This record gives sequence, structure tokens and C-alpha cells, in this order.
Amino acid sequence: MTTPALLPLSGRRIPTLTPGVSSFPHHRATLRLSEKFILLLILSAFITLCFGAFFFLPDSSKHKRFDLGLEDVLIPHIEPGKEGKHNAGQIIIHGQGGHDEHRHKEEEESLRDKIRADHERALQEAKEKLRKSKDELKAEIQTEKTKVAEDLKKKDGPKPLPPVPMPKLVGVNDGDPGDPDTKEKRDKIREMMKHAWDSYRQYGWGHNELKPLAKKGHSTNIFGNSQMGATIVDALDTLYIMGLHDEFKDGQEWIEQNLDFSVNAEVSVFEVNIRFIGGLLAAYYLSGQEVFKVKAVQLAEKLLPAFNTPTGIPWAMVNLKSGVGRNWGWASAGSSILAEFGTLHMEFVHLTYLSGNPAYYEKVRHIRKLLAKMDRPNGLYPNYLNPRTGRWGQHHTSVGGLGDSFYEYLLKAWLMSDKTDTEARKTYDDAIEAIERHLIRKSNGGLTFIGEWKNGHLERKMGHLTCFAGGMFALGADGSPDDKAGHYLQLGAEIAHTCHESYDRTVLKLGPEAFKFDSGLEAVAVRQNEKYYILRPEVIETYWYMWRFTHDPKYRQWGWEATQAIDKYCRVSGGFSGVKDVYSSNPTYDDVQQSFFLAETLKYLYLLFSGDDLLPLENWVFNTEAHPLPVLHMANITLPGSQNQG
Ligand code: DMJ
Repeated sequence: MTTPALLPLSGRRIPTLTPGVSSFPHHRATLRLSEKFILLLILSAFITLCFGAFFFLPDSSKHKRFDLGLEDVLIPHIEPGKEGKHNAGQIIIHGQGGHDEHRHKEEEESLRDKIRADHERALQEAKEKLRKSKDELKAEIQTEKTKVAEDLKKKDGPKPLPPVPMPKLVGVNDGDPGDPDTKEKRDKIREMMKHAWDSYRQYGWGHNELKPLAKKGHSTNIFGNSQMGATIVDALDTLYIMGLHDEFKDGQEWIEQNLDFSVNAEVSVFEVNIRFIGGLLAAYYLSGQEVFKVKAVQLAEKLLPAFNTPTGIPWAMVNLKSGVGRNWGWASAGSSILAEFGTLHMEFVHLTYLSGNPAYYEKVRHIRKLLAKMDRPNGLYPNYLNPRTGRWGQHHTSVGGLGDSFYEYLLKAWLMSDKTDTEARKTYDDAIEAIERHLIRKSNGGLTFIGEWKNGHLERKMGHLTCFAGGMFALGADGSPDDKAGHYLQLGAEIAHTCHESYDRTVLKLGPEAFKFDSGLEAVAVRQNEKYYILRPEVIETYWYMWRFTHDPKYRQWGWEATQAIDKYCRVSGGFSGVKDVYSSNPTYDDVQQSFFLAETLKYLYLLFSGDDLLPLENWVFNTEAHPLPVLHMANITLPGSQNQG
């Protein structure tokens, strides 16, 4: 064996090594980490050899046992050259007899050969290590260090998420409207939020929603049979924005201690995304509390199996425990719903941004690419798409239920990308152009409305849900093609006016679920089952956007009318309830305090009576559940996975 030459390592030299005579002890104090590493490697090779020798040397007890002759029929016979490959197929039954001694000698000899060979190999490896260049050794050491660090991280539970720059936080004094009258109105809205929250805290804590009359918890099929505190998660950012910090902390504590997603519950992917993931992300961005980010990512992982369909268009529902997905029984031909699979983009981009996991971004990119390739009847997107075949279901198009937030998220994807996602903007512009052509009309009484397209026929009916579009048109005005900004702002104002009329033409001054523009009836509900108001936000949402873009005082006035009506007709001692008939002076309650009442309705009202410095639209984009997410300055950010996308 040769003595290794002196090798330069990190500007130092390691001492000459004579095999068998280690110089290690004399230099231990002065050696560097990398040098120690190599020496340690050699030492461990020798220790391995000694260990090997200890184990491979023949054991006299075995001889005795062989002599008993019992194991002779059970001990596997190892054919030369096949050491270590013990398997049932190689067990050979031997007879007893005088071959034993001879066989043991042979075995001893073969073991010694093996030890010698191992010894040679270990020394050879050690020599090769020492012959390597400084850079090669450094690289090896670094790889080993990284591996050890990663193993440690894995052992310590969930992987820490990468740090991200936080946007400007919202302070309690931010958004002070200045004049005392507006401030008083804002305080009233804050008080309503407190009543809604305190009631839920007292009677429904931990349940998804509240029954304010029965004074107990409530849940619907969108959350399966889970008890995931939907109201807590949905309300958090509103509490934060309103400066209700004790309530916020209370909610945070519940989330830290109780919010668990390993539940055997079949939930709506869309609802969980907009309410839970959106709510958690917004709470994280506003408060900076890591727990919200971690929970959002944990939950998102549970939604990923929903995308395991032949097309990648997700199922409407997924079981959080088993990952099994399926679609709503009522949806046309087993289809997924446009407004559901098309309302994931904002949250999923943020999830990739925050977690470094490209999967989320890839899922929503895939959906967008698939939709871009499809034919659109009359340029319109049908509400139904089959996730197995990739074909449209019934040709129904709506800017209300089943379609609404798909269009909203195209526009908001563009805004949220700091206007760099021009593909999203173009898709939005094309879709809106087709909607204007086929769905938007003026009634005889001069009210602009958005109807529903059903198999080539326009139904002259507009939903409460559709009223959000007034705000969307205003938000998308700037940046619209052919300098049509004025046109879209005007369209937003017209929709706001129509929706206000739908409120004003009722007894309670609250809007019905759907209203017609037919046979002399305008902006009123005809069917009994369309006369309810379930604390929905869309009309107030549009007032708020219109206020931000025009500062026309009528929007605050309309918002105040709605606030008073809600307080008068929906408030009960146990919270706020929806009402079944807005045309009746003596309405019955539906006994549900929806989580979106705290997430959206009260938040938009509060913002309507706040200054524009509270969550400026240049910096924040609201998801469809009114959870504010910061604009990502994509010119300076590369999303993991985005390089692989076309
Ligand atoms: C909310 O959950 C969201 O706004 C969603 O986009 C549709 N509607 C409800 C409230 O009406």
C-alpha cells in the first residue's frame, strides 16, 4: 500500500497517512471540518471491516447446532457465487454425515476470502477519495451535508415553507373615513360584525355555521359532515381589518389547536378553496402569522387528488381522507362546473408562491390550456364540462350561479400578476365581449340586465349572484381593449343601478335571489322560491367597487340602506338570519347565518365606509369570497413550475 501524497485542502495540508498508524489524534484540535470528514470516512471504513470480521467469523455454537442434525434440513444451502441471495427457491435438503467438517472448513475459508476482499475494497475506496480534487471533495461534502440536513428536516415534521416578502400590513387606524357621519356608520357595521361573531362564538363555535334562532351549529353539504369552523376561517380577515384583535386571536387559537383536515368528509373543492384556503391566505398576508400559511398548504394538499381525472379538470367534491372525488348528482351529464374548476387560479398561484410546490400552479395552468383549446358556442363558455371526456355538457351560460367567478378570476389573475398575465386578460376580454353580445340587454323600463343563455335562447332573468358583475366591469375597465374603459365603467354603473332597483322594489329593501325582466315585470322575483335573501354580498360588493372608482355618494347611500335593512329584518338575538320572502312585511327566517355574511357582506360594507387607503386596489386583489390577496410582482418572481409551461 502506498502512502497518499499530500493534498491541498481549503488552503491547508493534511498530514501523511501511514496505513495502520493514524496521525489523527495529534492533529485533531487543528483540523478543519472537511478534513475531519475524510479522516472520519477512513476510520469508519476500518470500523466496518472489524465489525464485518466479527460477524463473519465462524461461530462454534453453530457447529454444535449443525451436529444436532436438525437444522440440516432447514439451513439454506448457499451455492458458490450466490452468497446473500437466500430465497425459498434455493433451499436444498441435505442428508446428515461426515461431510460437515469438510464443509465448515470450506465455509471458513470462503469467509476469510470475503473479509480480505472487503478490506482491499475499503482501502481502495479510501485511496480514491484522497486522490480526488479539492473541488470534488468539497462538492461531495456539501452533498452529504445537504442530505443530512434534509433528513433532519423530514424527521422534525412538516417542511418549513420558504420565507416570502410581506405586503404592507393594515393598521387599525387605516381607512379612517374622516367625517364623523361616515365613521358612525362604519362603527355600526363593526358592531354588527361583533354581534355575528359573538353569537357564533357562543352558540356555534367550531361548527361550520350558525343557526341563529335555534342557537346551535349548522352545516351544509358543501362541507360534507366536517366540523371545520368555516365561519372562523372565513371571518378572520374581516376581524383583522376591523381591528377586532381579541376575536382574531381567539379564532387563531382555535385554528392552531383544532383545525384538522384528516377528516373523513366529502367537501366541495371550490368552496373549500375560496373560503378556507382564501381565508387562511388572507389571514396570513394580513397578520404575518405562519400558522395560517402552513394550514393553507396542508389543506391544499388534501384537495390535489380531486385533479386525478382523465382530463385534469377536477371533481366538484373530494373526500379529504380517502382522496376519492366525484361530481354533483344534479350537474348535467356528470359534469364539473365552470365556476368551480375555474375559480382556483388566484389561490393556487399563491400556494405555489408560498410553498415552492409547483403542483398548484401546474393544475390551474393545465385547466386554462385545456379551455383555450376548446370550441366555444357563440364565443360563450358553457357552465358544464365533463371531466372524463373533456366535452361540454348542456349549453347553458351564466354570469351568475355556475359561471360567475370563472370570469372574475380571469380578470383577477391578470390584476394579481401585476398585469403581466396578458393571456388571462385577453381571455377575459373575449369572454366579456361574447357575453355583451348575447346576454346583456336593456329592459323596456331602461334597466340593463344580464340574462342566462340556455341552448340558444336568452332567459330574461338575473340572479342576485350576477350582481357582482357590476363591480367586475368597473374593476376591468382600466386595461380594456379599444379604449373602452368608459364603456365598462358605465356598464358597471348600470348593473349597480339595476341591482339596487331589485332591492328597492321589495318590502324589506333587500334583494331577492332572482328577478325577471318579462311581461311588464322588471327587477322583481316572480316565483316564490326566488324571493329569499340569504345575507348575500354581491350587490354591496358592486356598490363598493363603484364607490372606489367613482366616489359617487349614491353608492354609500345605497350601502347604508342595505345595512339598515339587514339590521332591521335579519338581526335576531342569536346573530343574523336570512329571510324567506323579501316581499313580505312579516318574513320568516331561514335560520342560517352564512359564513360569507362575515367574510363578504360585512367586509364590503365596512370598506364602503372606509377611506381608500384601507386595502388599496393597486396592492390587493380580493378573491371571490372577499379575501384580499396581495398583487404578486411577477416581473421579479419566477413561480416554481412556470418554466415548464407553454
Ligand atoms: C360566496 O361564497 C362567493 O361570493 C361565491 O363566489 C358565490 N357566492 C357566495 C355568496 O353569495
